[in-house]
Amino acid sequence: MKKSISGVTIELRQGDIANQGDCEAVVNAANAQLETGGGVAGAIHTAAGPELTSEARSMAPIKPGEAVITKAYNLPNQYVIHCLGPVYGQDKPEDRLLANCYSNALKLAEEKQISSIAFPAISTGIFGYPVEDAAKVAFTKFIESISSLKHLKNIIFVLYSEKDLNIHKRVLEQIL
Ligand code: AR6
Repeated sequence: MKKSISGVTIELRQGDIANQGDCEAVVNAANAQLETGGGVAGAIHTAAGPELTSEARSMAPIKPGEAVITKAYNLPNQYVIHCLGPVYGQDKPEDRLLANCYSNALKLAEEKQISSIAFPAISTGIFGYPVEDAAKVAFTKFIESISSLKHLKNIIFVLYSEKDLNIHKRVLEQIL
């Protein structure tokens, strides 16, 4: 599914965030220490290799809502933007901290003049954020930010399961 708003495309696809060869940057759903882990962080660190882990570690720790950028090493991308999402029920207010992840990632992408970026559904795995609520936060932030984007033309949301893809499709239809 693709939607175009003011020259920026928001695309939803099912897949693996570590296998997005048509995007300049991919976003990692990181941990505070910027180490490898489960889920997205495990897939990204494994595919990128130990040099990613060592560059990322030098920038740790980060706080919920923050983002940092590294090279992508063995991934088929140029950059990885590492975002620490809130742990649902613990890091409050969760919606603001999650929105900060998206706005800080977009800011870093713009600074590097990146034209395409792929996001996973940050915080919706191990960190327990309900998928539908998280999708509303993400898409609201994208739409709010679109007028300030100069370089970014393609924002891709990569969902691991068909169920999560369908929830995101429904939320995007509702918001647009
Ligand atoms: N590609 C795309 N999406 C994925 C992939 C993948 N390869 N793997 C999982 N997902 P999570 P979080 C989905 O747990 O909730 C890590 O261990 C998954 O189904 O990766 O922000 C870190 O080290 C879910 O919808 O991130 C942190 O400690 C979404 O991506 C912690 O987990 C996010 O799941 C971060 O937790």
